Amino acid sequence: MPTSLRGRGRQVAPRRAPSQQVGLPLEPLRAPVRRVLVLIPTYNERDNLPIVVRRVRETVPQADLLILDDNSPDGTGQVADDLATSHEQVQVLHRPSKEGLGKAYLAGFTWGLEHGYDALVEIDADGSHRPEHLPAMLAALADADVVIGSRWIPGGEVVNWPLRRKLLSVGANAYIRIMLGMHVHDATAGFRIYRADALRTIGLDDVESHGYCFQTDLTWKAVRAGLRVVEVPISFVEREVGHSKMDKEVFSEALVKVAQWGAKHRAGQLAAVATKLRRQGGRPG
Ligand SMILES: Nc1nc2c(ncn2[C@@H]2O[C@H](COP(=O)(O)OP(=O)(O)OP(=O)(O)O)[C@@H](O)[C@H]2O)c(=O)[nH]1
Ligand SMILES: [Mg+2]
Repeated sequence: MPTSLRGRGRQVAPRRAPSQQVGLPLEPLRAPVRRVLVLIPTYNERDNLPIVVRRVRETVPQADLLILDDNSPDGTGQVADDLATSHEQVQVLHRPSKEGLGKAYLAGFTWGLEHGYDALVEIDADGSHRPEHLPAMLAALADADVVIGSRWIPGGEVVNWPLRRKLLSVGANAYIRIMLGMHVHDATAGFRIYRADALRTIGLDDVESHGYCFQTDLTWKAVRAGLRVVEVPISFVEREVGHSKMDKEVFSEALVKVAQWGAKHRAGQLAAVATKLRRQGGRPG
């Protein structure tokens, strides 16, 4: 069962028209998702890319695919072009140099919004994210703005990670929950789906994080915008081929950023309470 949360922030748009609130027949709360774009960022994924493309096409044949390659030195860009030549649903966005996963996704989101897609899927090329989870995740989007494929809710799991790595991820997510007061269990997860409207609401222009923090940043922005974030359990599999691009520096930078966001959030809450108390205190009795 998906677990869900609503942002504590302001609701961006009213959920129901006033007529629905007085008991008239309910309409679906969200528009149907017709056009789906699967974004696949790649940096040196020559051997993995054809496999993930095949699995995505088999699992969600109605979706289009956009490969986001940052001029991989191992020739992934050429592999991507060959896939695009063989399959008309596949396209490639070539970017001149490696700028991080976040920048690649932002370019892919912009492309997808310009081309009229209703939902944009993030999936790694390295085999960690099983495309076979996509039907359940897309189904959850019927009543969500953002769907996260979650490792850390009941039914979710990680395959082939050493205990140290598991503890790191669970610890990072606990830290994020405490610092930001946001009840997402896997805010760092990179397997997710955004409704196009959710991305428009979040706004892509002022996303500063492009590395490890990118997923957390967008989750936090979604929650603060009052969007509905739903987590669906997934089985995450460690990559078998190629190399991880995560490093210690990126990880510690993420910890500091989350602390800064948390401090800003709490300061805002305190200021709001102080203003309220001042107003109450000044009211004639
Ligand atoms: N276009 C682009 N893709 C990237 C970049 N960095 C990573 N990727 C891709 O993003 C996906 C996730 O990268 P990984 O290296 O697996 O990083 P990770 O999944 O956070 O780390 P691990 O869990 O250790 O695998 C893979 O498909 C990478 O090829 C980048 O700078 N540009
Ligand atoms: Mg990976």
